[in-house]
Amino acid sequence: MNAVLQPPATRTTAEWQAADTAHYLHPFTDFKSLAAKGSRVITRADNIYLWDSDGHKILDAMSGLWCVNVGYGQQALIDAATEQLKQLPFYNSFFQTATPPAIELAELLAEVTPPQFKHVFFSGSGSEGNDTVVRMVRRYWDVLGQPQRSVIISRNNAYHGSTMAGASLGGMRYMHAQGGLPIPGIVHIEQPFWFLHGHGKSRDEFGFEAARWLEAKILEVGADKVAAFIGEPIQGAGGVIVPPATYWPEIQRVCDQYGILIVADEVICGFGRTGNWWGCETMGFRPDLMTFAKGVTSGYIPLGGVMVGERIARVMIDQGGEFEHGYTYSGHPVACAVALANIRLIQRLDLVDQVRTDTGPYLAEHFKALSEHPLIGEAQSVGLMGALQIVKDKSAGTCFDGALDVGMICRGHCFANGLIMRAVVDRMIIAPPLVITRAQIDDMAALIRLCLDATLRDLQQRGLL
Ligand code: PXG
Repeated sequence: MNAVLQPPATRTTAEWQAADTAHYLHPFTDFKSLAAKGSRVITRADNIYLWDSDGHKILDAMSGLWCVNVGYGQQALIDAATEQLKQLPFYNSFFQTATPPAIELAELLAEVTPPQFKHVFFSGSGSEGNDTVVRMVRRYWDVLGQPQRSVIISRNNAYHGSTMAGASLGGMRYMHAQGGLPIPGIVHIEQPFWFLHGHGKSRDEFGFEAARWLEAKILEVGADKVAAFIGEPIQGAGGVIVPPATYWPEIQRVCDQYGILIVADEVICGFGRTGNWWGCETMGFRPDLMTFAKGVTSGYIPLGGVMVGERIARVMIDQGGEFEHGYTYSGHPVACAVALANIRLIQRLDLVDQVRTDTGPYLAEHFKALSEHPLIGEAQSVGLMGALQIVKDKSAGTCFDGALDVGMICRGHCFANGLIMRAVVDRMIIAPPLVITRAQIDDMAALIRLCLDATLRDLQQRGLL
């Protein structure tokens, strides 16, 4: 063992926290308030469980960060990385070179994606994938002699990453406020969030209406200036917002009518999360481009990319000349080797079918029961992603004042009780590893109920209910 590296057990939690505070700036974090509290230090993991530096066991209902689809500790992925590190730890794919894992992964991705996809462009993350989308979409229209078609339409409360293009595509205003975003040529429409925007309408009626907001924006911008529409099939980081069934088919109709490209950001929905390989299959539309990351390697190692539909690939290949874009780690051989092992494991374990026919519906039963809880105004799940909307008044469907941060109060009870759930404002969200069993779903649902009960008591004690 390298004498310089200390095994985790050699430091106490307080020592880890002190070093963390002294040197480490965390993503999406108020540095000062974290320094006052100290980080929770995660030291190991297995299956759907994590352990922290105090030895507490935690059920990870968020799959790391929506990514550990096959669960922790899968030997096939560990072996694939180890073997590839020995064989060829790195080579690039810039100067007319390639490596076997990257070629084989491209081939396998073409097999597991919808039939319009035969080509892939690799990146290191979902954000970079979406930067590639912006470059490629604009280049496509350039090559076709329509350079004025450069506007990309996205949605409020979308999350497409944190790079300049990713954050611009995203619809988080607090992100735009830092760094002068969005970059030019990216505009947003309202999200298809029935609970917030659809009251008084049936879900289906609202789905049509929300899709027509796209048509209105296209006409406002000018149809000849719009390059593409981008959306997550189901918004993840925005709060697991499941659009009405009518929404995506109508989006498809509108985009077809105006010849506009559709980009599915499958970074969260891809690789079985929704009970199909791709969220677009679950939601019923046919994208021209698909961004992926996270589940492609189950998060064991960073990798992302863009599936490029034949409509675009043929133009880029046959008429495009050199595409002036790429990353050092595009097609990183170790990442690609892990992705190959991961996808083959998903296939071998039949995880996608299992989610669609067994664990997804089983989770939905539990969510139906949880929707009866006095704090819950809406419970939604698709496959193994779900949201529980906390409300102040269940019968009226009214929410707490956002400033009270009720979601964070609930998240605190989850932390204290060994459960990781995300809070997005007052929406508690989960996306457990796809290997989760029925018995583990029972345990997770029992923990969720316990935490909701604790939150309810807490809110009553604080006089907020
Ligand atoms: N697209 C989507 C749909 C995502 O969810 C990205 C792109 C960016 O991927 P990278 O690999 O660049 O992070 C994401 C990432 C959260 C949370 O709090 C979600 C993400 C990232 C960080 C936090 O739910 N999703």
